[in-house]
Amino acid sequence: MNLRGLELRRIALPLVSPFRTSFGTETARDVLLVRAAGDGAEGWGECVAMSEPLYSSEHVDGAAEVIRRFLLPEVVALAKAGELTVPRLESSLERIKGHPMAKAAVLTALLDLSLRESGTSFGTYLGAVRPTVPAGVSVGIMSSIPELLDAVDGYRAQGYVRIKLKIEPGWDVDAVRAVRERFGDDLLLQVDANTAYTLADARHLARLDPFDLLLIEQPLPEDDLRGHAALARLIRTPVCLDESITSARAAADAIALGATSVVNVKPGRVGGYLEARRVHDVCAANGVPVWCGGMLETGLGRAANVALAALPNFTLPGDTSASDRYFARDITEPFVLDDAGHVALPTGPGLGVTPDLDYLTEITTATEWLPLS
Ligand code: NPQ
Ligand code: MG
Repeated sequence: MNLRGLELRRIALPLVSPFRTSFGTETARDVLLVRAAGDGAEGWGECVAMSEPLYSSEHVDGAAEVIRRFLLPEVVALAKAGELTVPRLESSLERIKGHPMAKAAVLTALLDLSLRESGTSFGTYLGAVRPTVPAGVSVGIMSSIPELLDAVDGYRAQGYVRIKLKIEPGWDVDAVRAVRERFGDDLLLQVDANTAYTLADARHLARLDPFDLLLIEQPLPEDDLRGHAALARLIRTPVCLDESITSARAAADAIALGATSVVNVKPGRVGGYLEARRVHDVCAANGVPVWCGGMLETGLGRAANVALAALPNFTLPGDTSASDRYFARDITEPFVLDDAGHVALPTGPGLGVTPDLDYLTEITTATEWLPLS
């Protein structure tokens, strides 16, 4: 891999509608892209951090600063030694603590560059076993139940095979009951609390038991593994961790404690696609099914997620929605649902999608060139 430098590009991509979760409402996606410039070829990585540290501790300005001040020098050192490969860089980056989303963006840009150079697709590299993956959709908190039912109806009409409702105290049991009553027992349905509850809410959350949910995602704080284990013993709905799963080791610990019986895999949260594959592997070894989460990715991040979601232990539909779930216009060729409610893995080299440079220019809010020398 012959790397000339990294370009940091910040874009503001409008959302089709505001997305409300227990931690806030987003109206546009503020995305940091990393472009790895080689000789001719280039690779792209998307940083999934939000503008503010509301989902996890990272945020976009912080990620950009970490990349330019702390990650770039590690890239430079390996390149100078003629030892720049993605696995080597991943180990070098271990001395920089935390910042998995910043690391994932850089590692993914370099992985994309090297796979484009060798003509290998992300899916082939990661070990995909399916050409398409089932698409679920995450439905934000609404201002009324009729509005929620309309939204779910629309997504079902589009072909989504699984619905995830965002919940918080005051928007949980009634919303789930209304959706279950309206759409019937066959609908694959799950909920995501993004840490909005405490263990004292266990009796309340047990009121979700009759609705046959696939899982409840991250009801308690990120660092509360024992709380999740205790909650799992008090409710029938399977507990699935998202925010808490920061590495393959954290996944193994959570499983050993009985804190999670399903795992949401998000590459940005664990520091990239190599660690995401290790999370998949450790869950598979423990008989724990996984699914691919989403962070409102553009077509670049979505391409990599869809490839990951085609690994064998991804046995539940992911938040691998079509591009138009979030964006009227994506920055790459859009991901679309097929007749079975699946999205197809790109088959070309690397991510297999290309950003539209004219559109990128239109929505770019800042760029910065970080040369290797
Ligand atoms: C989750 N995602 O599973 C996240 C959380 C999330 C698809 O539900 C801007 C950027 C807004 C990232 C809102 C889904 C976001 C975001 C929610 C991530 O917990
Ligand atoms: Mg989640």
